[in-house]
Amino acid sequence: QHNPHWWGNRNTIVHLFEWKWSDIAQECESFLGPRGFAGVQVSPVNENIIAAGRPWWERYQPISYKLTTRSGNEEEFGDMVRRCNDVGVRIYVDVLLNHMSGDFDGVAVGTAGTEAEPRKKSFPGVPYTAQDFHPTCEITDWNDRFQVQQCELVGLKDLDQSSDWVRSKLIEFLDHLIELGVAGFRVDAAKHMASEDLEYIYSSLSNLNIDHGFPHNSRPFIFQEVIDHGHETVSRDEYKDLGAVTEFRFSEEIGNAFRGNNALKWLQSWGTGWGFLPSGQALTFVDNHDNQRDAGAVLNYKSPRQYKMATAFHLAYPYGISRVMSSFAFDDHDTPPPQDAQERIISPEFDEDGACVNGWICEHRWRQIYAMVGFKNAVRDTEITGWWDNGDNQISFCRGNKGFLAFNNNLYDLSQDLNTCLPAGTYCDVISGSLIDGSCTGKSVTVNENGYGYIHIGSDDFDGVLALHVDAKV
Ligand code: QV4
Repeated sequence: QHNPHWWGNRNTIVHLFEWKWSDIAQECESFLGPRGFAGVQVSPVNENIIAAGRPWWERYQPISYKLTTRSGNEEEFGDMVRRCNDVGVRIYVDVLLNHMSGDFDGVAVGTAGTEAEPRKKSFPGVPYTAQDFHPTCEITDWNDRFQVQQCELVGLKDLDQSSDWVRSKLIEFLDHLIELGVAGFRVDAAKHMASEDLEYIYSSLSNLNIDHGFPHNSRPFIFQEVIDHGHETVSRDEYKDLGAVTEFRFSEEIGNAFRGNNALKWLQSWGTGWGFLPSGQALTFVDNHDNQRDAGAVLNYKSPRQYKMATAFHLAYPYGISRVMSSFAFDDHDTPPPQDAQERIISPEFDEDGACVNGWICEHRWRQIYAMVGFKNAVRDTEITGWWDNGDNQISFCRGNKGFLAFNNNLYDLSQDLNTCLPAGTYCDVISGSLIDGSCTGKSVTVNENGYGYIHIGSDDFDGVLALHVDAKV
């Protein structure tokens, strides 16, 4: 279940974190489809507890499988899936199979109005009772398999996926989403569930819905959240054959490199050479909704210059199943998504350049990022050739004879003739500008008969990367 069922030459998933279904439907039609995005990862769809201040993380505390959250109801969800599929953009749902909500004083009322008593492990909306959960215990040793898989992750009531009843409820929930036309799932906290139980669940799921344009016998795409830094008792290898796995080492290492802690020249062997999973099993990202909130090596929108460079490298180097993060502005771990006085999530608004303005960051609408989604589509099925570096933080490479990238992460200029591998002609750098009505609004590069062109990236240029491809020839 490693096939994401992308349309045509498309390549990239965007995580529209905390967006409403009606806004995503609109975004598929007006932006993602036209720009060649392949799919959207959406926030959890089923009913959750209501936490004070409405932090984003309340959605990781389910109460029932009714499809009503602050993003919308079942009808709006179904409408979104249909409209996105119609323009070739797939929907992947973040699903919580590991647990229900954590403790809550008294009777909790969820986002669909369902009552539950989490302290008693009583969730009548499903229904689940105490016998459907593992006995309560705390994870204190992350290298103890029993604790990781059978105790409670931050106190969230831990479902027993070996039970027939729990399995049947989870399968029914996922099949309902498949019926509505989704292409697959991000499995939250997969590491906290035994891989044998997940294998049973995944293999019991229905095929994708042919009424939504999926070929007969298509299996749902699965990507599993397993954080494996390299020395864990529960490892990514236990899950990689069941579906793709989030490759956290990719996120950490790309952050290190573009923060300047590791010379870019080493990226020549990027991918399995760095101990990452085989390309088709790795779900890759510069940051995700959790690690963008942690201090450390991982880059996020708050370091835009380095973030754009890392994203360009992510989308230009042919490795992994790519996901781009699309965030809302945050100060700390608990900052809620943009919301109004009634605590309803508000819709993104855009300026004349299409950038988001009202608390949504929308990295996917940054020209340097969506242009690289287009680059990745344009160079599909080509290899890395013509690697060049200055022995330090200036690198360049080609994607066959369809695309060329150069990076300068040194504190001095990159100015020289480089092999672009492209057919002779003039190309528009899709990072510093766009090709509009045949003319380039940014830097242009003229490539001679031998494929060479003069490349300049000043150390104080707005962006430290330059990208050329055959679909942006002046
Ligand atoms: C608090 C205490 C606990 C205590 C508990 C019980 O911190 O020590 O046991 O009360 O009283 C929120 C609060 C957290 C609180 C918890 C339960 O932040 O302080 O525990 O609720 O009330 C998200 C957030 C969490 C949030 C959780 C549930 O990140 O902060 O917890 O949602 O709302 C590991 C895992 C990995 C996991 C990662 C964060 O291996 O699987 O930690 N990542 C996924 C998601 C993540 C999500 C969860 C898992 C849980 O990507 O976003 O956590 O679904 O690495």
